[in-house]
Amino acid sequence: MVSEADCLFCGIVAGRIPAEVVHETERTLAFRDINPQAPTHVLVIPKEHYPTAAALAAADHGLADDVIEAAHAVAEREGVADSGYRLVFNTGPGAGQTVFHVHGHVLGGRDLTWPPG
Ligand code: IU
Repeated sequence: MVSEADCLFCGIVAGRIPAEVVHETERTLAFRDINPQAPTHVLVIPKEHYPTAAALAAADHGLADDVIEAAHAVAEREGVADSGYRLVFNTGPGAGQTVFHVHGHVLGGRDLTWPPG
């Protein structure tokens, strides 16, 4: 497991690593994914380091609420809230999680098929 000192998204929170930030609250940050899978593809994170959505939910329900609220604010700001968007937390390597600082993907701006791959 990656430590906070080596965590890419902690580096973005600290301003050490550049990112295109689209929304910020006291406890959350949202920035564009570098490899977008939809016209809108924004990652929403808690500034505090938790490796997975499961760890966040177990530790701090209020912060998990803040992340979901921030995701919806991003969807509204990006103009995809009314047409529909997807909020995805890949949780664990088997689900495709590659960065172990919990992040919700906000995806929208195109038709999204179900089930996901
Ligand atoms: P995943 O759910 O852990 O697979 O998502 C990680 C995302 O982080 C993925 O969509 C990457 O494109 C994205 N990302 C990024 O935005 N900036 C980076 O420097 C790296 C990954 I590395």
